[in-house]
Amino acid sequence: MAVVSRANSDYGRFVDEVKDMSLFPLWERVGGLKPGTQCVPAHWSYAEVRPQLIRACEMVTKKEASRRVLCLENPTLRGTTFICDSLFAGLQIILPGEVAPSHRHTPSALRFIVEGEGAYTAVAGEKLPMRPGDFVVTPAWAWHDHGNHGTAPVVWLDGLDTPFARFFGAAFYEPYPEEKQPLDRPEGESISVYGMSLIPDEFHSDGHSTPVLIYPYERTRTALDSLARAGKPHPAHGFKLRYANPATGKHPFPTMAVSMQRLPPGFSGQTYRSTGSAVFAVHRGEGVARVGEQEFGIGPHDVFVAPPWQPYCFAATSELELFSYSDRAGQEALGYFREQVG
Ligand code: 1HN
Repeated sequence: MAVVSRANSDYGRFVDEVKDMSLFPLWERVGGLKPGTQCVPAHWSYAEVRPQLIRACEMVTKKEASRRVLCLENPTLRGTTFICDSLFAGLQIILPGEVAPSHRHTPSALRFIVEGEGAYTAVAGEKLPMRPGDFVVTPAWAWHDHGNHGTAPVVWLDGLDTPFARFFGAAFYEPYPEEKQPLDRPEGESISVYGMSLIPDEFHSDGHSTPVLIYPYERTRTALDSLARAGKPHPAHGFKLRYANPATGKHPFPTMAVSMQRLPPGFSGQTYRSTGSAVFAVHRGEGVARVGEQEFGIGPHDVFVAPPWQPYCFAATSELELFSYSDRAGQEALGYFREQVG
């Protein structure tokens, strides 16, 4: 209304004329700087998504799809593939005998294995057999392909920072000339060399992605067991471990922080919020997640998203384990990250 009432004033003519010159008066924009985005809390029940993944297998061959992924799109971001403004999440299914051909891209990627045995990802020349609960790293611009040697479908959660690469106009992609990349590193090398609190003397970290390419659930569970025996749960997060880049002690990716947390049965946590957007995947157990104004009943393999600065809290009906990744690493690097407990 203000603009209309000013239409015949000198000021109104000024605003219209400068707009035609691609100039905008900053003082006309009120409340431009405040935390949060238009993105909304959302939840995907695995019981509802899984049949659609199976259906996708019937309708789309691996050859047609390259990657058979159902993207979890935020309802406010339809058509973008993004689960929130800064992150991608998708559920990928691969059938026995299938190969997802090798390629690389500038966005960093993680896999969190949801269901099934016998699949692998090959990353940067190393074959990484994957089991449920494992977290697999694909650094920016690393060649990667997947396969399933098992007898059952395998499903994992793909987490990527594609919105970062797209935001900067730096989203490059390249297919490998053959289906599979050569495996020139022995299986298990990255974890047995870099995952033992030792680092090769001549190793020089670029400070970006971790040299450990797989964080097996077995190790995570053992560490959570010890953490839970050693002390009290955090009032909001329960027993929470951050996956670390052993060369820096920081996050496994330049953009994404990755965690696993355990909430004991009966746990009812305090409210927490941060500027980080976070994607959660239930590894095991049941409970309730309250995110903003929404309440989600959560069970194994469900995925949900907590948008930036929206308060959230958890209650566990049985022992609950939540895998999560967020844009915290990128925000910390830029000096933006803020958080509040309670
Ligand atoms: C990608 O390369 C994979 O390699 C999965 O499995 C999901 C989503 C966006 C861009 C690249 C994969 C992806 C992706």
